[in-house]
Amino acid sequence: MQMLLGFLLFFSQAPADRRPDRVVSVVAERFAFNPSKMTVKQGELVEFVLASDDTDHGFRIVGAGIDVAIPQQGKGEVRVRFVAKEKGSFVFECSRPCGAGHNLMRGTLIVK
Ligand SMILES: [Cu+2]
Repeated sequence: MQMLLGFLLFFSQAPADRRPDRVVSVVAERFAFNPSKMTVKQGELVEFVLASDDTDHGFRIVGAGIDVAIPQQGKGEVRVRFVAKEKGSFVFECSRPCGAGHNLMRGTLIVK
């Protein structure tokens, strides 16, 4: 299992020993994330558990310094933790070329 701590403008590093306030499971498949719209609360420690239903994908939160590889189906999952410091709407997208619809593979993360 791989864990990556993302932070930059709107996201801060999450302490590894703290229990997440919210765990969100996300499945990636050509060419969508499910769910594709998530809402979290400002200040909470969020953990995304990312898995693929087919090939290799990626998960990038644009402008947040978060970009991880999601292993292909059967090769496990990846977890990303962050604290959403600022309210707003953020785009996330696939960051590994995965086929014809790759550029359509995106969603919205709302922090409120
Ligand atoms: Cu892709």
